[in-house]
Amino acid sequence: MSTVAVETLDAIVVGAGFSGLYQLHTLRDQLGLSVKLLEAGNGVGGTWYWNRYPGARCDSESHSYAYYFSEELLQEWTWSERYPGQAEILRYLNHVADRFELKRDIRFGARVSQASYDAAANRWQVRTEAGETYRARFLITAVGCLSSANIPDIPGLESFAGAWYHTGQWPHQGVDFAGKRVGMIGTGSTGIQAAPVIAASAQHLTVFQRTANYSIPARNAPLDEEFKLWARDNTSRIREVMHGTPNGHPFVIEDRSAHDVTPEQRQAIYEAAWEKGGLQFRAAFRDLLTDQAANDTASEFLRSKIGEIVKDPGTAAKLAAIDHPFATKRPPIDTNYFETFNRDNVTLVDVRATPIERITPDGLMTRDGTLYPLDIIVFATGFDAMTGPLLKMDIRGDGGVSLRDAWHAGPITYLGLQTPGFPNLFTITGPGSPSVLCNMPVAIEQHVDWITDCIRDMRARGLTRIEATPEATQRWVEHVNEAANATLLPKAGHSWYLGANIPGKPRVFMPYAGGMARYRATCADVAARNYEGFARTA
Ligand code: N01
Repeated sequence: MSTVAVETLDAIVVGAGFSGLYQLHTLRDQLGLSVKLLEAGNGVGGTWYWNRYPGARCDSESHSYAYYFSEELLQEWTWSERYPGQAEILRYLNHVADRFELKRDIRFGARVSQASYDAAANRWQVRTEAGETYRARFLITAVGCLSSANIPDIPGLESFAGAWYHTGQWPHQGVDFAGKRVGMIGTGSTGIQAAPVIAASAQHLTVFQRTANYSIPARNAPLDEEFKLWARDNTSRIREVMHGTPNGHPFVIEDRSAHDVTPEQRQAIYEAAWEKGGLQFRAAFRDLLTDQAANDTASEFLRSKIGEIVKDPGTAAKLAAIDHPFATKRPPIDTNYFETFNRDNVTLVDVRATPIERITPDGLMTRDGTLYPLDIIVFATGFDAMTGPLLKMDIRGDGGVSLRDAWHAGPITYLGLQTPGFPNLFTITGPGSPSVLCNMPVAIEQHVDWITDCIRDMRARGLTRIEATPEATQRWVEHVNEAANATLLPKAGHSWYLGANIPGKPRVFMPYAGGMARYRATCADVAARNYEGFARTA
């Protein structure tokens, strides 16, 4: 009979992206806990480890897409472009992991398959797919919001004679599109980034669009020395701005309504924002996400831009037939997306009008019987967002209750941090927290710091168990709903914010739309009131 070794620790962290790396650092190096980080991939980076598709780049500006907890780290790292590309972010996260000697406590290639709470011992037992077992008092999931790939169930995929890839599971050696007929399904942030780069080398690119999308030019460019110096000299100011804004970006939302200005002034403001590029467009007026008529002005402007750029009127009309208000789905930013449809080797197919019927050995067939011959299919079809990565792990709380059952009608959390019945389990940027509505590193640092402070406080008081109360959780879930309904965000009925992109998933608005600054204040207040809404015991 063989015995299986079980490693016992103070805390287990799952996931080696931005959040897991920082959480490992604080628990180990600030609190002195024994910590193991379990990571499915063979390197650090999380989303930036997996998403290596052509054109992958962040839409947060590089000086804000970074850790701000260490001034030394801020001073020693320099970004090269306005928006960081996937490879540069991966280099940065490896630098962080090496600098803080994190890799020695990371188990790579360890995908967590099950986690269960042992009430008698007040410990979590975590198993990996390879059968390794770990036990720890605290379990912290740092698995990201967009890490569970959505590959749509299209009949015939298994018969396809060519190659196919999901953008979130991109081969590390890259894909050679030269001389290939490529079909790309999906026109979210990913597809909009990938299309121009694929089109540049493919023989032909066919973009299958189900929902037309707004997009704003990123205006990416190398950073000049003056900006680099400014960013390095102004870290405190930048942090202050990011912490003060609802979405954690390093720019303020203009305190004016779209109705406060004349149509000519508004046009000039939008033109300037379009020229500047990036997510700042959304900050041109304070009411773009709360007032339909205000939003209409931005939506109209952006649709008219498509008409100006795209030369073929039929293609332009399909691209501009957008069915939701601007920014109610995550607004993509691009480099030459609409311009790509002026290329001779690019075709747009409207699969809302003629849905995809099936995949054949030779390509993709739409319901009208048209076969699009393809050598490669790229699925830019998004993710089972927010809940997907957590539910995949088969998490079982007190009494063996599964998280899947607890969340059968949608995620139920207190502050996005905990779920009743799952003591000592913390989720970083989980549903019910600002997460994907915020510049992620800002949301991540706040969560990690809060969790670290909470555990530090428990240890100082000799407490070993923390669980969100059902009453506080109920109130928070209601507040999350109210916050979403106070905005236009739920109006994009098919968005992944609502889980609507996954068949059978409950339609619940998952992120907290009340703003990061307000959320930060709420969490601080909860802690100051002796962790109000959490039951903490010895
Ligand atoms: O995924 P998505 P994504 N048949 O879900 C379509 C972040 N991100 O990977 O809208 C046909 O947004 C689907 O159509 P519809 C960012 O937060 C950031 O692009 O469901 N089409 C949609 O067009 C982003 O929001 C960055 O009708 C199908 C597309 O696939 C999030 O990741 C870059 C289909 C999926 O769009 C996810 O973005 C990239 C089907 N069966 C991503 N199934 C930056 O920082 C799905 N679609 C810049």
